[in-house]
Amino acid sequence: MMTDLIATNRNTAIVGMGATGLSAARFLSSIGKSFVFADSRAEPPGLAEVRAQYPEVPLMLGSFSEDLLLGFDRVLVSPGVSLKEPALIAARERGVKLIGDIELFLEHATAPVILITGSNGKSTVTTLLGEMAEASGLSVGVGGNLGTPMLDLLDNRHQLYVIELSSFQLELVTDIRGAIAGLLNISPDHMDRYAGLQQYHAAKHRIFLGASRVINNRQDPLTNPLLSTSVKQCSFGLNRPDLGNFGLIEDGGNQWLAFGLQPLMLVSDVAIKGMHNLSNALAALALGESAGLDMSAMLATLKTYKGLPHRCEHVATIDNVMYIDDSKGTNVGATIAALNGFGDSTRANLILIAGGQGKEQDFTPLKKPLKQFVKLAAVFGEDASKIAAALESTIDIEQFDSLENAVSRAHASAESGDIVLLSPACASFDMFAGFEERGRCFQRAVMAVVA
Ligand code: UMA
Ligand code: ADP
Repeated sequence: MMTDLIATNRNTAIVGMGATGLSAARFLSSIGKSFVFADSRAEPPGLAEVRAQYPEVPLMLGSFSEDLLLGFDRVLVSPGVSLKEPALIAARERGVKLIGDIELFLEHATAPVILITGSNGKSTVTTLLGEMAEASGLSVGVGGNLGTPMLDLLDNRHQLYVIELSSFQLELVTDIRGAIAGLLNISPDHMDRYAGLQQYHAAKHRIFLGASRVINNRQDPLTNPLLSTSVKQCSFGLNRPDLGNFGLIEDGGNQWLAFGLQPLMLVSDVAIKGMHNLSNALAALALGESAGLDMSAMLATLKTYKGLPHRCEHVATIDNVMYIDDSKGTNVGATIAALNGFGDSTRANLILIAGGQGKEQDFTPLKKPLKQFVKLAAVFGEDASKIAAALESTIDIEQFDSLENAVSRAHASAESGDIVLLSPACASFDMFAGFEERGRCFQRAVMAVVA
């Protein structure tokens, strides 16, 4: 009897006491399942909440011993914890099942699910599609890597879920149980976690395992699904689409979003700006159409959806100098998109502020747009000198010890018609709690220098 009780208690271990871990605890409690917590920090951020809410739950805190997880049936691993962690490798070798929150979520979701991943544009497409679903009259749960952990969204009243997935969350996925899957684009990111682009690509492509329909970017071959031809597929791209796919066409001297040959809406009526956002708009339409959302409601949403803060957000225009906060540009691919979006092909009109934690990226792909559009790059943060070294002899590069000082320099060198763009190409955790705090710091610094 006693052994049974212990066995039940040891059923599931939740590794990581952050947003994912706490949502898993709430969910398992709500369905009457027991669990224990493990966190490699002695004082993890969620500790006080866990102690208050689950006084009975065993906590295993501090660096993981290799045999820590061997007695469990399954281990729910938070996305920030690497699967190379020796305790996880040992557990796996002993037949302990490792899962992510997505597996529990899909096991219990009763409404159709749309899953979205990609290196860039995930949050924009996820929130846009969520708004399109609401405009179509559906009760929809929207979240995942975006912020609200997906297990907190589970609600039998929902008629659809739109979930953003990171490559970390996808690493343990083996079957998405008939969900609709969208892969927006792939460019290097998180190279500090993966052995190379191929491993990152493999993680991203797990989104297609067991999909009922797949949506990919036909202009990015790395998003091509390697699946049997019986799975329904729809593509989006900024070029002319074939029948059944989404893209751009010219008609009557104007550019239109189109579904096959059918013009849907004038590009100039789309509220979010920039070519990358047109790509995001087309991806959302393709995903929404696959889920049967109402086309006119989706198009109406594109006219009003303004985008999320810190994604190419307009902060101010002073003395004809525009200040743009793209703090969420946390990898080279995102910054290239922002440079191409704001660059003037006739002159170097941009002052770029970049830097932070480089995640072991190769910064040299920035050279081409820098040469084309940027008059000065002000770099700051942990990897400022790495970035400066990688981009040396491309354009003027100056290093700063703070974002505020970089903003002052940018302001001093900006002339009428220029754009000061914060698009760091790096994570923010060396100096900030996250990209939001970095963006707010930029906005405050801008308001201070222009005051
Ligand atoms: N932990 C360990 N050992 C480790 C690493 C972490 O014990 O080696 C513990 C920490 O002490 C902490 C907990 O794990 O208590 C944190 O877990 P986590 O890092 O997995 O983060 P969560 O708070 O669960 O948040 C995660 C996502 N974070 C990461 O993937 C790093 C959040 O994405 C997501 O919003 C949240 O789940 C809800 O789904 C953030 C993110 O930066 C925004 N994502 C990356 C990105 O977008 O580039 C992938
Ligand atoms: P994610 O959730 O994947 O990080 P976001 O929608 O939050 O994506 O956008 C993050 C940044 O990526 C934006 O600030 C912009 O610089 C860039 N971006 C957005 N959409 C795209 C896209 N389709 N292609 C390339 N870069 C993009």
